[in-house]
Amino acid sequence: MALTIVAEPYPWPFDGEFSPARAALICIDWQTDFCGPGGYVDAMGYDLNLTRAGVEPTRRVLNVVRRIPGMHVVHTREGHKSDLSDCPPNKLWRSKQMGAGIGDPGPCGRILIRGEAGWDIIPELYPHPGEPIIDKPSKGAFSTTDIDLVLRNRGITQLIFTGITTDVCVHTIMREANDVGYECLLLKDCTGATDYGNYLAAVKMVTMQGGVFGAVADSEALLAALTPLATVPAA
Ligand code: C5J
Repeated sequence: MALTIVAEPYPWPFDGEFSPARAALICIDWQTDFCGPGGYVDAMGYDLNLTRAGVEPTRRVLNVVRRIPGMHVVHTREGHKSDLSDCPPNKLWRSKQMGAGIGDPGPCGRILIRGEAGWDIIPELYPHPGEPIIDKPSKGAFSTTDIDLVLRNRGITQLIFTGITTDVCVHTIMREANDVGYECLLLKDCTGATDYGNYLAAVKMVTMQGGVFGAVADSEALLAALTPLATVPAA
């Protein structure tokens, strides 16, 4: 299908052939631990308004994407086993330096531990049945999970990114995906970082060298292109 999304530094995707069946909306780590009161980011003292900024735009995008026949949605969650056997000692040590030790008890249960309330995805963006959830003990996903297999098994080659945080897990996963040939688009209003300067820099970095990791668009541009394809009646 000859269809592109208005993006920087090039209309996305590069070959002018956006295909819902080959495309996935990737929702990264929309967990209470990263954007909710009492979670990991809150315990570190960062401003939750920054990491929550993308929640509403992402909800609007999900509402349309879920109504496009054949288009995919994939979620990720960062977290560790309860015995911390999959948590690198340096990651654990650093979290404790910040007063938010992985595995420590908090208002939303143990910080960044699988199965705890704070680890789960926020209700506004909760996965629907059938949408794969990739659990990762890491910032990236390609070296530590089966995400590549999950995407390839579905014939997915085009990835549209939302999630938190822009400069950490979103960037790491986008870079990994770009390196192995996925065509990537970052929705800049559907993401946020713990520092606004880092957010701006992370968005800008994508656009360097002709789109070194892919391209950047806002959700309005995506929705302008994709809403006509949303033919499944709203649930
Ligand atoms: C961080 C993430 N920031 N999901 N994780 O530690 O970006």
